[in-house]
Amino acid sequence: MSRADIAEKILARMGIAGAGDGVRDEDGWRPGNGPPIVSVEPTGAHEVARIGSCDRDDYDVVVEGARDRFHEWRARPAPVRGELVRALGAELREHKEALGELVAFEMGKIRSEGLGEVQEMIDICDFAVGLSRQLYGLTIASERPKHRMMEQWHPLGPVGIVTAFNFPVAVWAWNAAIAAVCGDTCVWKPSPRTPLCSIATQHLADRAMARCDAEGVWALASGGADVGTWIAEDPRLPLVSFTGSIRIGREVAAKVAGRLGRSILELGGNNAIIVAEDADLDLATRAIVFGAVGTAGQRCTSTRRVFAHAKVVDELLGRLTRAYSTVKIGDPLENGVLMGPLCSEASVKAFEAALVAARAQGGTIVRGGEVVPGGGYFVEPTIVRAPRQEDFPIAHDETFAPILYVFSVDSVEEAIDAQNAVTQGLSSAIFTESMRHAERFLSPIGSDCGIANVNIGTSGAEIGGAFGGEKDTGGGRESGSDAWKAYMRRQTCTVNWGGELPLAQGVEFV
Ligand code: UN1
Repeated sequence: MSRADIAEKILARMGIAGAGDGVRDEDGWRPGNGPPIVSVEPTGAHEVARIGSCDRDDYDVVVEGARDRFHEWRARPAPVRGELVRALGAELREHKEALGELVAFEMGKIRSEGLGEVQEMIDICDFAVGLSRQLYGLTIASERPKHRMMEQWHPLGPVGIVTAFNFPVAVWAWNAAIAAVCGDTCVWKPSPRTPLCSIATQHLADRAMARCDAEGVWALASGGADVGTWIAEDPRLPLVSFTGSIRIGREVAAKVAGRLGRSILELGGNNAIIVAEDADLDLATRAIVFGAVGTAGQRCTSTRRVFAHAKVVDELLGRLTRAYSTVKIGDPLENGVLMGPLCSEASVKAFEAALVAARAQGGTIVRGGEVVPGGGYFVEPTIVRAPRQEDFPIAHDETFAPILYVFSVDSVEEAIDAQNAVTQGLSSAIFTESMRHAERFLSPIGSDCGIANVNIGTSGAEIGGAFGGEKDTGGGRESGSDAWKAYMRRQTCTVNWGGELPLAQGVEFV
């Protein structure tokens, strides 16, 4: 069976025949007049599909549709809006296997992680359905007699959602499920590297929308960088959620801020695990391998740096090396495979360039380091024993590949400082049996990241918490906790139920 046939078969299991159209709004599917997007599966590097994309006119039609639908959608009671998200969750439950396999096929993460990504979508749907009855505001004590103050949350408007190839479906769902219950409509520009994943997801969303008389709440505007720029510059989209590189994120942030819009930025991570002298090395080894090798190092939460105490660093390196040698690399859909390919030729080049720099800066490759010959974008999971981080500038870059830099440190304090010394601030972890080390790590003088874990690795966060990071990671929060507030506008209301008009701050004006 050809690689294209495999894709077609997986789509057919979801009842999707043909996936050439790249634009979907209230009026239905159309190819779009933009340049075609080519889907290249990374396991064999074969072209598997060509998908239409938006030109400027197509894009404008989609955004106008999202605007029209917003005017109706915002007036539906939030728990009724929750029904749409419930219906999406039901579609995802029914098609979890097929969609998970499509993610594995087109993006290259292993099947179990593909299914996990779809489970993450289901989880956020469940969360959002509950949230639809919990969009709480505060009641505030007024200083004036017979006055009541309160805060309420209203829908904001159509939201632009720009997602990356590495989580081609879950990150849309984090945004789309929360935005929908908040009364917003959505315009999605997915990564052009994973168009089939977005088309399949949109088809499932279509079915949920049809069932709830909600066509157009979730629209799709496939395209390349130009569509992303239109979204960033578009005053019709009061909120833009962008996931991607720090470099592009800066441009998006400036454009959105320039029109006084709001952005949620989920940019690069450069996540570290600290292994204290007293760590449970079994746990630490397993967490590091999952964090560094899982998804072939292509999560923004992937583990890229380890700071191990000098007394345990050699033992840890031995364990990691042994664990790495058991990692089976291959077709992500095959049983037993733990690491699939990188997603593109460019990623393989970035892997090679990082290792050239690492060697030149005094790093020693302890394990891996090579591109795997043959078709597809396979590389070896790689461990580099690094000198002091100050002398090793490559460790400041996020290379989206399975490269792990291991540093030796003399104390937890030194490790925390080194961990925080990079510009990114997404995820972090410490392995220790000591309450003092753990609490220091979580304290204001500890990790400066948006996510800080104890005896858990850096990746694989649950949807219930707010997800995001500080510094160059962009400061945005998505998913659980009170991240929904970014998708709504806050209104402070004061009601005078008395017969007088007292002024605040005791001002007299008669
Ligand atoms: C990402 O890499 O963009 O915490 C998101 C994790 C996943 C999400 C990662 N739940 O690893």
